[in-house]
Amino acid sequence: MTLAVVDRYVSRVPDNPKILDRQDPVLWSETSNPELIGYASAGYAQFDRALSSGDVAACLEEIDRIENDPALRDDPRIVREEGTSAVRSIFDIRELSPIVSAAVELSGARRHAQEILGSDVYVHQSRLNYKPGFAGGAFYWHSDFETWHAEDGMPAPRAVSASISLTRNEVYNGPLMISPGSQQYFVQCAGETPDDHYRQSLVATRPDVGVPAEHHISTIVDECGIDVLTGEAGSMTMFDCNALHASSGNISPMPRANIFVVFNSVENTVVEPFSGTEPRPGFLAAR
Ligand code: 6CS
Ligand code: FE
Repeated sequence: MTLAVVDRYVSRVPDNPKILDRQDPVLWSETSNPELIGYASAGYAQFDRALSSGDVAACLEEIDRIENDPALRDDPRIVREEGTSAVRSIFDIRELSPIVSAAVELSGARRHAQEILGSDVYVHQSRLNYKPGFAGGAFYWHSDFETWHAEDGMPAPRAVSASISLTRNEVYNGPLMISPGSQQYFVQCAGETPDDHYRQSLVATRPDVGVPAEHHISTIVDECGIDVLTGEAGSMTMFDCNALHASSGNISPMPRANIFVVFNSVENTVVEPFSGTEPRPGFLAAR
């Protein structure tokens, strides 16, 4: 007999999406670590000097190497901006670059993730996001958990992302914007998930499916506001998988690059996707 998995976070509904309450904790341990004060209420915490300038420089060189490696020209892990060869994201970056992988382990992200999630953790997804000067594309408002739940079968919002800056993040070069407190709501999204939706969603600056309605984004931002996360190269943000976030395009001359690693609790491993679609490739969602 197989037991049906109850979906406590129904999304991709045909019509009339709603804002639901989160049914799980944000901070899963009773830590008194001062670095995590505010994490449960804001949905994120920032850490200075997670990487040294030498490690940052070594990681930046990897973008160039991977971007121009002829063997990786048509590799699906490398997502390029629409109609150009400019790199937007490099998925499975830990696999593609032992240098980046080592830097992630040095950053302390795994230890913070274990403390936040109250368990051992594994990496659900890793990527490098790149917004070159003058031409970096935007990422529309979304909750990562909504996608990982619907398209990857992540049962609960018991995951945390580390965003490690490889350049300065200024208000003008497309930094992360988070609505603090939004992680307490689950915003249902409307629309059926097409097969291989990731081929569109990873490139589009505003995907058709898996993004909240504008009036829901307005409701949440009216209540919670928007924090713009600026910081030095080498600084790190850990943010809850269900926080509403976005980033604008980069038309400044200064590039913006960050490593993005998603830690999931070993007590929250993925099942079949809740949207009923085929599981996404392993470079997007480890199984
Ligand atoms: O589809 C995904 O898994 C990813 N998409 C976005 C826009 N953010 C998080 C995640 O890497
Ligand atoms: Fe995201």
